Amino acid sequence: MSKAVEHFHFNGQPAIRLTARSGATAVVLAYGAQVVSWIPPDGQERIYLSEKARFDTGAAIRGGIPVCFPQFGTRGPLPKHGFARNRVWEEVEARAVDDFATATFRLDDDDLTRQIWPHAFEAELTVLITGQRLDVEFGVKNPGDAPMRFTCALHSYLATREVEEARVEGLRGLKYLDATKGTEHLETGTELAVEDETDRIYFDTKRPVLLREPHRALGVSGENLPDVVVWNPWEHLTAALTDMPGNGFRRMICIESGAIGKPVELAPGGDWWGRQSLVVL
Ligand code: TA6
Repeated sequence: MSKAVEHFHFNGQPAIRLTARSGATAVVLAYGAQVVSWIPPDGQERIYLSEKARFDTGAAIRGGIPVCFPQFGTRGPLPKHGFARNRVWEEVEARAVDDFATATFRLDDDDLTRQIWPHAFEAELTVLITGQRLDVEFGVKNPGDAPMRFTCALHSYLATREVEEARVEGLRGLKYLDATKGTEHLETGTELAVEDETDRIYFDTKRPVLLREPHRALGVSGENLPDVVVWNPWEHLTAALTDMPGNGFRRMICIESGAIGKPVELAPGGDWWGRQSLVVL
């Protein structure tokens, strides 16, 4: 049996591999506190990581679960998706207890972050695997003396065998922004099929979303992360991404739990957390 907590290098980046009693494994990098692999006990990788992802540029890693903070996308003046995904986080602890294995990373403000976003903050990301489940919990404290507001998302690249055969369920009745056109709609379909570029923000979800594929399904639920982004770049946008192979868009769909429509507001001394859980069904 492999060690429950193993420190190693993954494409040159310091990483932790967690192994739970169920046999499930996850790999988390200190760079971005980014989950880059989750293999539940059935042995099937559920996280997409681009074969052409770059690990040494100071840029974002294509795939895994990047943490978008303190801004989701381009919905504000900061660099796209903020800076948390491009910083090295500090490991706080990694351990295996009973049937779970967990690792926590921390990112605080520094000169560089304050140049981009003028706030003191303490952020923590905890990854926990147990049985058929992966939990990613993101917490933020405001230790400063001014109020802060931010948007965020756990930008999960979920692996698909063939995205055209996948369906996303649980979105019916929700308002969404179609970011490819900048238009707002009400979802009327019981399932969403990805057959073209798809970039949507569904607001105020009340129940888990289901990613259904032939012979397998994954539940995605957010706590304190009410919005859900569904993204696939399709063929033409993938061609413009130098860090993704041409057919990469077939092997992934992003389903991202976030706090986007209504920014999180933190008074001085305040704190907040949000969690995304992925469950094999
Ligand atoms: O979450 C969807 C999205 O905001 C898309 O608009 C798309 O641009 C994607 O994120 C990836 O962004 P990135 O900066 O990682 O290329």
